[in-house]
Amino acid sequence: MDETVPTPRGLPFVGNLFELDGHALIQSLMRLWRELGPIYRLNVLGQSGLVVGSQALVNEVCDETRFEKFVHSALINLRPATGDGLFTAQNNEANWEIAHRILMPAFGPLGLRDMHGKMLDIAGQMLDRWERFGEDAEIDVVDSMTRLTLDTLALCAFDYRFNSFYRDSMHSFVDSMVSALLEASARDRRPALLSRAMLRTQRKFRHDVAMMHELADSLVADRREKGAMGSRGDLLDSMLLGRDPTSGKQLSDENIRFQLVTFLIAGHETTSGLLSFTLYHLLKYPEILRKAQHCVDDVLGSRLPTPADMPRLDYLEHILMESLRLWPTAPAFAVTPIAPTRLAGKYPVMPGDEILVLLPALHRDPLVWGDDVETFRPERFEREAVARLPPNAWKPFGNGQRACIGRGFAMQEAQLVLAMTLQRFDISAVDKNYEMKIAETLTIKPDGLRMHVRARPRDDTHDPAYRQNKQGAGSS
Ligand code: FDE
Repeated sequence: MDETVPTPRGLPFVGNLFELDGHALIQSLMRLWRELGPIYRLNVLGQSGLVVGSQALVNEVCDETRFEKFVHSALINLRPATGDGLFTAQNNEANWEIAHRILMPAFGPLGLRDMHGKMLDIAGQMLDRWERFGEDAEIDVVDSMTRLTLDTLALCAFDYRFNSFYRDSMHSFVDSMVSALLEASARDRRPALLSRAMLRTQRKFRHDVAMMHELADSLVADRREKGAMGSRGDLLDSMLLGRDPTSGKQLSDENIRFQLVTFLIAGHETTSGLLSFTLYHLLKYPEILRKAQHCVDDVLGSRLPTPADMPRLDYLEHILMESLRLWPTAPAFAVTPIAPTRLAGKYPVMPGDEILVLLPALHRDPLVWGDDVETFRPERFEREAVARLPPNAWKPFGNGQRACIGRGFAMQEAQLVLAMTLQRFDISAVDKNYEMKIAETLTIKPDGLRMHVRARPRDDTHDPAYRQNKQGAGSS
């Protein structure tokens, strides 16, 4: 028997629009989830969609024989910037498969190994800068992490240096990106007619998109002019020279531009949030911070991490995974059925219907995570504990063939940066009573988080790498 999905009572025409806070969409959806349960329907401006947030339901919609990625309207609104790039491509657009096959290897194990040194380079720049600021300075965590992840992505993928740690203000790409992301999600809650009437907003959006495209084009032109194509073996080389083994096709200039902007956006916003939320939790739970620092001291002492150290820093990986459980920085993804079907055997859904997987809700399913879901407990991700989890209980990187291509990249970067931070500094919160405030664009970040960093005494007499670092920082 078909059943009706619970829905908040709405108003004519706008539907549930006013249930949703435009600046805190995910938090509004979480509130409704608490009120209405693991599945509910939203009607906004004549469009209707389902929201799901339990392991049982998510497990069902992660079945790729029945459901596929749905490019939801906030992603559609981003397409002027990212077109048929990997993130915003429709499943049936030919360029998705072609680019997927061409670009995957650059973010595979071999590609990641090559990036290790570049990741150390940028992390070192950030930590040297902190050291010079000294222990009284208030570090704006999100600001630092955004500079770090943007620079790391650009250096690893395109061999380009934003040099964000050598400037006062962030590169203009970040401003353009943030306002484009905000506008893409704002358009979502505005009647299309109204959006079209907002001429200044429209002009600003077009300008931001043009800025991002300009940067992408300049990266391509630079490599072509230098005759350096093929010499780096990085993501940009794959874009320019790679040939799809199946179709024999290469990426068009337009598609390369879309991919560049896609990677610049997807590759840093989310990872910056991941590191920021992780530091928030470490500042809040001193026991976990201490244990993490011991782990780093045991494995690394005072030397720089090598790729071989990473598996032994597994406690840090568990911390990152637990942070992604509570605050998955890409907080939702959407799917749609391939053919008419019933969800949970009773809620009919049709192809083209949007089903939003609300990750912070899924990750708080008490049937999976117990009655302490709000407690930060990295032990949840120890190998034996993970083996006991039911399938599709933890999905911060999305699902199936459209899952995150940068998962390994982001985790490696975050683990390295966390290890080096704890190795070199004792960290403490500026505001002991900081209450988590979440800033939302399409991604989420802890707003206004600040910390102090105090350089730890270290025995650097045996370690040339650190001696060099220190001289570079001018502090010895
Ligand atoms: C993707 C992704 C996803 C899915 C979405 C949907 O489904 O819609 C997710 C959920 C994600 N991703 C998440 C994340 C988180 C983090 C930290 C990250 N992520 C990171 C990164 C980095 C990089 C480079 C990236 N990332 C990238 C990417 C891409 C390109 C994509 C698309 C894929 C396909 O093909 O579709 C993604 N990512 Fe991420």
